[in-house]
Amino acid sequence: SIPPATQAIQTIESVFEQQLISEITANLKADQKSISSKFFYDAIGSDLFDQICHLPEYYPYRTEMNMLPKIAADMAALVKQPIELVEFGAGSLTKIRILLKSINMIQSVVPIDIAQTHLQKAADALARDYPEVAVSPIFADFTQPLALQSHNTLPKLGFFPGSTIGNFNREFALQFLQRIRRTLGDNSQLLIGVDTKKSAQVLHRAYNDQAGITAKFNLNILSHLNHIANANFDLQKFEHYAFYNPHFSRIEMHLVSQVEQSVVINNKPIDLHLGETIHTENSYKYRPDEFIHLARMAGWTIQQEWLAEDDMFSVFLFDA
Ligand code: AVI
Repeated sequence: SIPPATQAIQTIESVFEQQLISEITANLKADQKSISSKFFYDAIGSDLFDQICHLPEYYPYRTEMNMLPKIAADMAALVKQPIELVEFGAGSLTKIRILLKSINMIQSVVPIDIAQTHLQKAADALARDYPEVAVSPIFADFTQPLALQSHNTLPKLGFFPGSTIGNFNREFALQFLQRIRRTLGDNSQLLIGVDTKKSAQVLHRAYNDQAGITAKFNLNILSHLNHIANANFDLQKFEHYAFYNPHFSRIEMHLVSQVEQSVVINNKPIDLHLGETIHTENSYKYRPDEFIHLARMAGWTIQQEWLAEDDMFSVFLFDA
């Protein structure tokens, strides 16, 4: 027989799953159908995103990576006391390693990510390479409130690279910045990477690459739902569509239904007209002064700003 504790966990898990499925279904029944972009990142989606980062058209990853060594060197001169580095959505810890190389005041690292196996491996490797640094991974969805359960009193340096903040709408971005300010504490700082406004053509190319990887990434969200929400999306019947919407300063990604069709999700039908879209992602672009203003509204004070050549990408250091 199943022990009561296990039964309780299974009940919580299935309640959680049911909530998730109801949320997915409700969003697919709305006038503008949508799927939350958090569902991009199953194992296949995470791998496709890694491939996107190395595409010639996708400038954000490459540009920020090229900026980081200089930023780390500048930070090394600023950080005069031991600190703890907390990264939201840490992935493979590639960017943390660039900071660790230069900022030797980092005594402790707390990488947060939802992909448990992936993060555990990366954290073990980091701990092996930096035996003098404490590495304490947290497996969690960083878009939800979380406690750090800190085991030390070191001032915190929050790290949120890659312009992931751009995938939140403005309201949620503000809330998130406020919340992590509380989580990191009064004595903290935040190093954050944000994609900038630029030519619509350059933006368009970055989300419509020649090799079609972004299209695969977008379509994969449907096969992820087929697995987790008992759905029967036929990927052949949808087409990737991404464009820059200058009114909202954001790239919008959609999946366009190529036929009149009915999809079943958790035993309920969802009807799609020919040409109807499912909105899967927003990627907001900010002018540096706009972003500094947003962060100020969340209680952060600008300390330093780095801009890539041609203002292609921005990185900010804020004080709590
Ligand atoms: C993760 N995030 C910052 C990426 C972006 O550019 O908004 C996700 C992505 N979507 C399509 N290409 C990359």
